[in-house]
Amino acid sequence: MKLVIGNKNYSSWSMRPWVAMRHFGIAFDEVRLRLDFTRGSAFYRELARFTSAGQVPVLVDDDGFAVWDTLAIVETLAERFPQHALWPADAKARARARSVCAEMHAGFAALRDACPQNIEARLPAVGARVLAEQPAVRADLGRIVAMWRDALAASFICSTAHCWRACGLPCTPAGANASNWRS
Ligand SMILES: N[C@@H](CCC(=O)N[C@@H](CS)C(=O)NCC(=O)O)C(=O)O
Repeated sequence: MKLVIGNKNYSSWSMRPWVAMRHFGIAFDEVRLRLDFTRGSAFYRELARFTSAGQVPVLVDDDGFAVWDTLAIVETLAERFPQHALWPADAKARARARSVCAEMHAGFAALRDACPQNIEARLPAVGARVLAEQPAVRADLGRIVAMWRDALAASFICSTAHCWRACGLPCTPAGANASNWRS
């Protein structure tokens, strides 16, 4: 089984299933493609060998069967590896975890635009300016911290993995641990 990903430093989407799989000790070969969103780039050409979806991450079976999109990948892993508690056993906790993942997946546009993931960079002045000048980012951040607190309290890895995007900001416990995950 392969996980096709982009640059770990930039591709928060790639790191979602990567973090979950590493956390649970699910074996996979990592295929790393250098992100290049130029039309016809090597990134898109290489990616097309695995999927027509045109985006990473992609989970690829040995027979070439591909599952794309982070939520679909995590659901597939949960089905295939029931011995690992990818989703909580308790039905309400599971529903909560799915809500958190879905919200993370679909929302936080202001935060995404203003603070794309860059784990290596240290940009406190930029972060401070963005927070001061952009109320929509402040609102996203407030929501993400509240949501994350819930997720950590319930200690389910899927939500945590899906909240990776926030790690670029110096406001969450996981932000401090981002470089550990990366290494
Ligand atoms: N909905 C997708 C989003 C993935 C995504 O946006 N991946 C970016 C890399 S971080 C990508 O491959 N972008 C290429 C493109 O959109 O053309 C998922 O959850 O897997």
